[in-house]
Amino acid sequence: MKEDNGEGKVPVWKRPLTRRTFLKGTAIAGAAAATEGLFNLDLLWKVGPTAMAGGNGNVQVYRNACPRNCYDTCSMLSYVQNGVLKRVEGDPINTYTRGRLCPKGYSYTRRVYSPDRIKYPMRQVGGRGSGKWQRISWDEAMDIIARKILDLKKRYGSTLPVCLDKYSGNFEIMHYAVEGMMSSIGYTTQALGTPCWPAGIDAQTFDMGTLYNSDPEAMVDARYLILWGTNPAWTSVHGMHFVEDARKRGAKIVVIDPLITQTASKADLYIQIKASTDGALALGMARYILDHGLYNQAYLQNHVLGWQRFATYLRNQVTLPWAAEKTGVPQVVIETLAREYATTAPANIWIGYGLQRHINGGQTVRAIDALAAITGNMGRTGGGANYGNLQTWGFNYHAMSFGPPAGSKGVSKPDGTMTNRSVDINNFGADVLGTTNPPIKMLWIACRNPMSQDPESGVVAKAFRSMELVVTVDQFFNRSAKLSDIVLPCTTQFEYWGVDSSYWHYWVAINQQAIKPLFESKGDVEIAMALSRRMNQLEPGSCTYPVSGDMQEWLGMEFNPKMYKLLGIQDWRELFKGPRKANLPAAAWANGKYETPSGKYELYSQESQKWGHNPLPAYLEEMKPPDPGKYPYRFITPHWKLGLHSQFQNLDWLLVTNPEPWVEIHPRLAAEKGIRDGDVVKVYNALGWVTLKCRVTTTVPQSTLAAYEAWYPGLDYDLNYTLSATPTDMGAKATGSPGLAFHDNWVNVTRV
Ligand SMILES: Nc1nc2c(c(=O)[nH]1)N[C@H]1C(S)=C(S)[C@@H](COP(=O)(O)OP(=O)(O)OC[C@H]3O[C@@H](n4cnc5c(=O)[nH]c(N)nc54)[C@H](O)[C@@H]3O)O[C@H]1N2
Ligand SMILES: Nc1nc2c(c(=O)[nH]1)N[C@H]1C(S)=C(S)[C@@H](COP(=O)(O)OP(=O)(O)OC[C@H]3O[C@@H](n4cnc5c(=O)[nH]c(N)nc54)[C@H](O)[C@@H]3O)O[C@H]1N2
Ligand code: SF4
Ligand SMILES: [Mo]
Repeated sequence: MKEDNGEGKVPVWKRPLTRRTFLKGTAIAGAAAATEGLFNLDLLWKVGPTAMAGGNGNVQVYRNACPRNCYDTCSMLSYVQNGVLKRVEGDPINTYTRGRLCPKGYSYTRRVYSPDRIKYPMRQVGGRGSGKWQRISWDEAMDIIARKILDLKKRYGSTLPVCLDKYSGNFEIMHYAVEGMMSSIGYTTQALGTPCWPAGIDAQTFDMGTLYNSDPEAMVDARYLILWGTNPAWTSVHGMHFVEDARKRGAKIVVIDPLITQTASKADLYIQIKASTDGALALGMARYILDHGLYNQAYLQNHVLGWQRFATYLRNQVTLPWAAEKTGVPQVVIETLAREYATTAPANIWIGYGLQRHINGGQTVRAIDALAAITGNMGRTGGGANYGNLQTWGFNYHAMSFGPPAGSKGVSKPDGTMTNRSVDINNFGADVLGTTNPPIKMLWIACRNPMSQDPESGVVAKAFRSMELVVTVDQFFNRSAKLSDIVLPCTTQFEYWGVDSSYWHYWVAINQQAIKPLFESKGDVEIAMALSRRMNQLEPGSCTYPVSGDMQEWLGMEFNPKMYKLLGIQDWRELFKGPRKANLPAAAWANGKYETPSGKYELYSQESQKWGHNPLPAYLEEMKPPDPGKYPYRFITPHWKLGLHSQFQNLDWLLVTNPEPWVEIHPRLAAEKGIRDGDVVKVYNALGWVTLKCRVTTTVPQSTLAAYEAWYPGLDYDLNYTLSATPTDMGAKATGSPGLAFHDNWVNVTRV
């Protein structure tokens, strides 16, 4: 069923749109670029737009970047004719993107001009979830919101009843304006942490001091490459180029995953491990390496703290039969893997995010890191334990740097100053409902879809329903928007200015405004400005956010000398010529100096102990099914090829390719349950259920079900109905909240 989102009868892509002029924003232009490929982009830039214009219908080419929470953060070129975005492709200058996009990226034109986009500010007049929407003006919307904020402030003496939930819908730097908008109205309540990768971040922070992976392009230099709990064939398609290139140069590719993924299908060696026992595998390997003297004595001596203690732990607590029993991986395979890994240099481990979504995820990552440290693969080009990278994120965060109005009241810190209040982003529903004094009364949801991405969706819905006002800023009427009072339409990246870094590769790309904002959509910065305008009209001084500004100027204000140096430029506008790769060595930690308290790689971490963990990467028990009689099967719900969380799979091109979700069931379990391929089944536990078609396949272990998170409009499809808010061991140090054990979920299944 389609919502009445006020779209009218005219198909969106037929609306007359005014063409942009060259002068502002057009860095590179010309029909030639569109028709002749992009080898001469640099030439185009030098020749200048005017000279290249004309010919084939004045096609203008802009530089964009894909701002999604995706490893690849592709540099893009967009082709605009008469103000209409016609086509997008990868920018060949970026040697990670290599001139290509993924299927989601190629479908951006369908997203920009989707008839389902939120086009105007809308108010749900029939109550949340009623689907009765009424178009309102921006002024009206801002008036309702500003009045509610001021009313709450008056009633409760602070803006703490206003709560922000923002995460990764858009990772472009100026989108930190959302946080900036919140801090500019006073101290508020904010969802703290990340649902994504925090256990692994803490683990690597304890081991190395910060998050810093080697250049993933240097994977080609690996001679042994373990893809551990990651599925780049779906989640980092460009990453697979480097995996394949490494293989061509002689590397052996190993994939470790409970599921036989598309990545696993490309492996030389695939190891089907019992979920959440990877720590035991890594420690078993470490024991073998210790017993056979395959460790790197010089590296341990010079750069590693705690080897003796770790070795003692391995000798006393870890045996190969134990590791084999825990993991379900035969001992001979563990031995072979350990020997090959330790004797083939450089050996590289790509540590995935899926792997750490377990109650012991942090300790698992520490155990895997340890392998790279003891074999001296850390700091080696083509080696390392690579998880994520924040080295290219040193912007000014100008868009978020607006403090509360004078006299604002918040939560007192020990030093007497005030701060925001936080709720755990990974237990959002329950925390929002449980917060008192003052309670939370208003939600602002931006770049976030808690109704489909959070655990305990039922509780999240309850939290939404308990509010006086819920505002959601989005491009689509997703599950969270449907439970909101007001939705505000936001732009896509083609409609605004920005700059994008990756948490994986080393490239930074400018994002030019290529087309005018569609309908009445606004960027998140402009929305913050609009709110500030209205708040200050109603109560002067109630919001410190600027009320106007030129977005290109604002973009310039994100840069600083350190970023310029890193990118080898003097002015941010040089990025119009193309994305830049950061000036960093190919291998992270190449100088052997770590950012830990000791300056060494810390196998023994007092910091970890301070945060309540074992100081060593010791095994932390995996979760067992709490009620095995009723819910015996593990339910793994990883990321989907044609969607990115709740994005993309709703678009027509991707729906045509894949119209509906499914759950994967092993033939033996299916037989036991009387389920046949294609049957509709119910996957359920005490918390909730989801009904969907089943695929009988041997790609899942016998006692595991797998289904993939995505948003299919019109279907009540949400895997997280069944998911409880179980925290991971780590995450609190680096991100403020522990992570979420998404894959420690236990269910039963039946035919319906
Ligand atoms: N079952 C299960 N659940 C999971 C996971 C899993 O593996 N299994 N993975 C978890 C992980 S790793 C993550 S990172 C989270 C992701 O959770 P989210 O960050 O919430 O996910 P998205 O669906 O990517 O983005 C949310 C919304 O942002 C909107 N958006 C896009 N651009 C903009 C913009 O410019 N402005 C505004 N205001 N909104 C915009 C999108 O349309 C989308 O509706 O999900 C988690 N949930
Ligand atoms: N197409 C697409 N690309 C994406 C995303 C998307 O939604 N779609 N999301 C982006 C985001 S936010 C993230 S966080 C990354 C995630 O990137 P990945 O980590 O590659 O992806 P996931 O699907 O979370 O999990 C990867 C694998 O971990 C496995 N796994 C689960 N538990 C265990 C375990 O205990 N041990 C081992 N060895 N493996 C285990 C799962 O079976 C899965 O195959 O991808 C990013 N890229
Ligand atoms: S979703 Fe990822 S791979 Fe696809 S275009 Fe965006 S950044 Fe590139
Ligand atoms: Mo994520």
